[in-house]
Amino acid sequence: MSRLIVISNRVSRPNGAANQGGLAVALAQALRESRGIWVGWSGETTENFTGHIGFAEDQGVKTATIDLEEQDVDEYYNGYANKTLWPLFHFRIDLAEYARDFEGGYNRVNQRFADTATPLIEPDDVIWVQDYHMIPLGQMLRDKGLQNRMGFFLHIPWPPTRLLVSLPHHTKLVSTLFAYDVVGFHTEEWLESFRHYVEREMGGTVDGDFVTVGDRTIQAIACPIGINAQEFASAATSEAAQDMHRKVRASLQDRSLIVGVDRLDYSKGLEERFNGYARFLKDHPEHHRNVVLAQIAPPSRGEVESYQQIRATLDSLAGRINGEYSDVDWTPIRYVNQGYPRDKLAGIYRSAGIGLVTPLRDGMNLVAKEYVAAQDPDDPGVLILSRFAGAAMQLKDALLINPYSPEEMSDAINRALAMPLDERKRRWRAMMNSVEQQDISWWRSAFTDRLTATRQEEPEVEAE
Ligand code: GDG
Repeated sequence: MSRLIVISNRVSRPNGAANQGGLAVALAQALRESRGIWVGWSGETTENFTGHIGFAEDQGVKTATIDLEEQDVDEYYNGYANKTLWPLFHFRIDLAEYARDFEGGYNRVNQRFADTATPLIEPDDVIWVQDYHMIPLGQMLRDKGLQNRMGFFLHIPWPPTRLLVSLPHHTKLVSTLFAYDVVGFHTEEWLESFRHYVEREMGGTVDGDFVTVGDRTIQAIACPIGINAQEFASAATSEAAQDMHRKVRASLQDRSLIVGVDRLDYSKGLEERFNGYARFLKDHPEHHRNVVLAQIAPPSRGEVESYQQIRATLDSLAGRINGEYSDVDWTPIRYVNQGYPRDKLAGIYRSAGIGLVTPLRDGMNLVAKEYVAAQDPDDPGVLILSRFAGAAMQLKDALLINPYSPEEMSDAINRALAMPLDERKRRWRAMMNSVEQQDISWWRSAFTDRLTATRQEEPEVEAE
C-alpha cells in the first residue's frame, strides 16, 4: 500500500476541535492506515517565514505544519482564496476582488507548501491536494521534479466559463490543474463546467473521463463527498444528543422546530432563508406560535468584509422578523452564533421536524446529509433543500426548492409541516440509502482508487 500524503490549507488533528468534520476523520483514517502525512498551515503566524516544519503525531496520524506570515494570511487566505476565488466560484463576481497582491501571495504561499512538502515525499507516495487554496501546488511539485501520482479535489463549485473568464490570468491558473493525474469535483454539473472551460478557453479535448490539453491528459471525475452516516446516526442517539433533544423539546412546548446549521457565509442563503421564513409567517398566520426556526450560524472568515456585512444583515433581519411576529411567550427565530460539539448538534437535528438548507450555491453541503442521518427512522423529519446545492443531485427525495423564491420556501415549509408519516418515512428511507451508500469512506476510496490506478492504466513509456 502506497503512503498517502494529504496537503490542505489546514490540518485537522484527530482529537482536535470538537467541531471537526467527517472529512478530517476520513482522511485521518486513510493516513493512519497508510502511515501517511498530512501537510498544511498550522493556523499560526510568525514574523518571518523560516520554513520550519512542526511535526506531530496524534492517534497514529502524522502531521507536518508550517507557520505563515501575517502578510501571507492576508494575501493568500483572506485575499486570493476567500476574497477572489471563493466568491467567484460561488457565482458572486459582484463580491470578487482582483488584486495583484492577492495573486502574488497565493503563489508565494503555494510555493512555500511545495518547498515544505517536497523533502517529505518518497517516490511511491500518492499525493492528494485539497481544495481551492492549493490549485497550483501540483504544478509546483512537478517543477521540483516529483513524478508521483497526484490528485486534486475541489470542494466548492466550478463556475460557468462566462464567470471564470472574469478572473485575471484564469488560463494560467486552470492550466496548473493539468499537473495532476486525477481532478475531482462533487457533481456532474461542476465537472461539466470544467470541461466546457477547457474546451472553450484552452482548446482542450474531452474523451469520457480523460481531458487533454497539449500533451497532458488527466482524468476529471465527479465524486460526491459523503458523511460518516453510521457514526452520525449513533451520535444522534448518544447521551449528549438525547440530553440536547430533551432540552430543546422542553423549551419548545410542543412547537415544531425548523433547523438551519451553516457557517456564517453569504453562499449559504441565510438572508433568503430568513426572508422565506418571514414569508411563511405572513402567508400562514394559523401557524404562528406553532413553529420556531433555530438557525445555528457560527461566524467564519470574520476578517473579510463581505462576511462582516452578511453578519450585520442577518443580525438586523432576525431582529426585524422577531420584532414583527414575536409575542411575550413566543420568538419565531432563535438565531445562534455559536457552534456545538457534533453529538449535541446531532441531537438538535433529531429534534427538528424540518431541516432547512438553502444555499445559493454549494459544492455539496454536508449539513443536508447529516440532518438525514440524524433522524429517528420511526418518525423522521423533512429535508427542504436548495436545488443549487451539490447534495440535491443525490437527495432527490428532499423537498427541492429555489432559495431565491420566498414563496417556494413558504409553500415547502407549509407542506413539510403537514406531511403524513408514511410519506416522510418513504422520502427519508430513499435519502438515507443514498447517504449510507455513498458515505465518506466510499468517497475517499473512489478517489484514491482511481488515483492509485492511474499509473497501472497508463504505464510510463521511457523515452528512446
Ligand atoms: C465545504 C463546501 C462541501 C457547522 N456548524 C457546526 C458544525 N458545522 C459543520 C457541519 C458540517 C460542516 O460544518 C459544514 O459543511 P458544509 O458541507 O455544509 O459546508 P462548508 O463548510 O462550506 O464546506 C461544501 C464541504 O466543503 C465538503 O466538501 O460540502 O459544499 O462549501 O459538517 O456539521 N459542526 C459542529 N458544530 C457547529 O455548530 N460540530
